[in-house]
Amino acid sequence: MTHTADQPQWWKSSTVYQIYPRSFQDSNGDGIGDIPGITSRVPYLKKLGVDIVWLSPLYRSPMADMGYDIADYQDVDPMFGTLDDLDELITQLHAHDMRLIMDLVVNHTSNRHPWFQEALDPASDKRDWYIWRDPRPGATPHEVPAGQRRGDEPNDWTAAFNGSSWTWHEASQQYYLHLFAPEQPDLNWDNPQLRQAIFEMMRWWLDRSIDGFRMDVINLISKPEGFDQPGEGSITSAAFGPHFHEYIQQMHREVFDRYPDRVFFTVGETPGATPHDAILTSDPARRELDMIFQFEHMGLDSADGDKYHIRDLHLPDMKRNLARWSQELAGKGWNSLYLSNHDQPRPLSRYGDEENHRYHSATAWGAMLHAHPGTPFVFEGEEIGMSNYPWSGIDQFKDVETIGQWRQSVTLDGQDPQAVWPAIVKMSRDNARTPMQWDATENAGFTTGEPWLPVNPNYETVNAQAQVDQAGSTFEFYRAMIALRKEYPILVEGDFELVEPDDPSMWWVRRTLGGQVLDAVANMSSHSIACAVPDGDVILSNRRHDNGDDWEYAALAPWEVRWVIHPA
Ligand code: TEU
Ligand code: CA
Repeated sequence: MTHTADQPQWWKSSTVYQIYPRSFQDSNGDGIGDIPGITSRVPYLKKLGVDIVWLSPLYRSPMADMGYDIADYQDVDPMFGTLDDLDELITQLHAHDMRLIMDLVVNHTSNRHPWFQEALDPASDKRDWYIWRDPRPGATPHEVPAGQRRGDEPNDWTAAFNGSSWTWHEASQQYYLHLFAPEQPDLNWDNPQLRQAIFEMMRWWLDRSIDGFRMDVINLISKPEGFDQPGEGSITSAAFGPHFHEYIQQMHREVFDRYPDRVFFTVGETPGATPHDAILTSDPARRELDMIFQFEHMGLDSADGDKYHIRDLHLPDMKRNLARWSQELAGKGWNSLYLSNHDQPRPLSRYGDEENHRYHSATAWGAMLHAHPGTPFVFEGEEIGMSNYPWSGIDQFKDVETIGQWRQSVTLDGQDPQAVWPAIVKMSRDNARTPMQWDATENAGFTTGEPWLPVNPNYETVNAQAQVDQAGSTFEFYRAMIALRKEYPILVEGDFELVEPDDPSMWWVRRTLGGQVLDAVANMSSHSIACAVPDGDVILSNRRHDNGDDWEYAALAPWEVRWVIHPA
């Protein structure tokens, strides 16, 4: 099989499982998850039934952004194990008929990467692999502590983790660009040698038998023309720059097309993407990527495009957003489906009713997401209904974004800490990064040592061991749901329709294929609602799993979800 437009797209009926290696399973008691730990859990992944495993970065890194700052693309950080350990994991996954994709973080490197170390010398041939600019002419810099604005930065861009996007390099009297932390200098993709170095590195990984990549902020690689002038927007204007599609098509030719006998899977992380961008990037005929991660639906419970300006989700906004993506991409591109990853709070805490309807709200959200057209992604712990951590102080956080947000709003802007705190607690990326809860033993079976982030105290009841093979558990619900994707082509290929888009509690998605209809209907509230659920074959439900009761067709219990199949 070749990876071309006319070949079956195997990843359409696949489910992806994301592992955050630091938090999945520790094997040597140092409190940090590692590769042998992941390998020991391959049977668990097999049991869940996922097809593809995505590993967040485990390359050599100073960990300024927990591995999204890479100092060596072709080695594993000793904290996680060795390349031999990784080869063993790949072998085990393949032996169990699963595939493995690596995180590809090539918008930027670590400032400790040898390329950047060389680039500090203006005479080096690596200088142009990064983005250097003179101070703004005519501006007078003021003396400030490192990391604060001097006043003569080339433009006013604010980095994703706060502060300027430009850091001054005294020795060479120039600024370098970083859209994220100062420890994450942006690569210059307009340099052809840099592109070749990246493509070569990607081939090296494919030669190690991995099956593809998740590409970190890949749509930021081509900076817009004139971006380095005063008044030129914000870093969001770096999304889908002028040469983005050209560079990705070149990548396709020079990396994936070199392996005509293999099939791969690629997904690009693309903040700011519109459905139009998604089509251009994922249309198989254009030979770029298989799919992208859109962000619009992750912004619906915050205001002004600022994730820390939290507000309650208005359910119809989410329903309409996912419907719009489903309808606009239909027949033209392909979508990814996610509510959860290492950057987002836990969906159960964010959108569900963790206190009163833990199982039902976790499964209702999962089932409605998976009922949409696209490839579903499950983030570690989502399948057992893990939730946000009950943080009690700012010192508990390890995430550079959370710490940067607190410093900016409280320390620098002087906001009231008590006013800032609720958004930090709800939205911190560390909510997703607390250790995986395996069992009810100390530290949830994650480590025998001191875990790098605290284990959620609910682990004694919320853990994998209490759920695997237990009818009525979140794990068994996810397992059944993932299996249905293989059994019912309607989930993959079916046309999509959103029924009753304005209903604030009921979520009803209808798929049709041939003479068949699949209705996915849920009550996304903590009170019962009236609802004319169609009669038919209930293939998935989070209510009345075992007792053989007749279905009630005129009402839905709190957070009840059903997938019903019937003739058109
Ligand atoms: O995230 C990209 C991104 O857009 C982030 O700003 C994300 O929106 C933010 O974390 C949400 O609060 C990717 C990685 O997933 C993230 O972990 C990295 O920190 C970032 O790139 C830089 O590599
Ligand atoms: Ca370890």
